[in-house]
Amino acid sequence: MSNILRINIDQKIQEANNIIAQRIREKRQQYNLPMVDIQGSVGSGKTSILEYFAEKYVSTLKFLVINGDLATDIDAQRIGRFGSTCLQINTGRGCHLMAFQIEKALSEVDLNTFDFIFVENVGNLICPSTTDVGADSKITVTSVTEGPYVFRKHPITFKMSQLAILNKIDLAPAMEIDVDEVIEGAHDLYPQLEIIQTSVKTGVGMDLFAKKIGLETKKKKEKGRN
Ligand SMILES: Nc1nc2c(ncn2[C@@H]2O[C@H](COP(=O)(O)OP(=O)(O)O)[C@@H](O)[C@H]2O)c(=O)[nH]1
Ligand SMILES: [Mg+2]
Repeated sequence: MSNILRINIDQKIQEANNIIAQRIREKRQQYNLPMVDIQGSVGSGKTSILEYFAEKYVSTLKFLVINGDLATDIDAQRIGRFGSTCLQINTGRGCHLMAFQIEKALSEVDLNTFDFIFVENVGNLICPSTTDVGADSKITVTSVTEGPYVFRKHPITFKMSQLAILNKIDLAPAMEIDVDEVIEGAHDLYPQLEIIQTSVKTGVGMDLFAKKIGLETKKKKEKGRN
């Protein structure tokens, strides 16, 4: 007797999520608003990177930052100090942001007033990678303090990423990490993946990162408009 009904809940949730993500893309297009989804473990440096950009571009670009966190608004407060508008989403037990949450956040603000949107996803190297939040790209931030095996141990995450950041390279000697070796190993696994080495502490690689996501070009366009 076979009366087992199999419902693929995950697939249905993803389908519903993808419809909303597409709606977000269409809406952003109307406002010419780029958006990147930054994911990575707790402590890899996501908020520090956004603080750095918020400070550097404070007088030229207006950022909207959507922060996902289980419980606190610490990250939104940190980045908000530099004048960016930060919207905090507390997910409770949710290990990643979903498109409906981003759509709700975007409905709370006047999108005409922003030049660029950052999503700082919930600190987690696994869950956010397979959920589309309506961004142009997913960027994974990892750091040398997480050890040399992060790229090898998270194949889905890096396959789904358009860019990877290897942060805290100032700490590589203390961690006894051979950065070139780590990057070579990562490229063996993901030949297409661009990996930028950064240190928020020293500023190394941050200009390249900014260029890569279009902050420099966006700045010129804004200046040209004035
Ligand atoms: N030495 C060093 N520390 C960093 C760097 N980036 C971030 N940190 C530190 O790492 C810790 C976690 O950073 P945070 O931005 O909160 O990580 P998040 O959880 O990914 O948002 C903080 O104490 C930062 O000051 C870096 O490039 N070099
Ligand atoms: Mg953070």
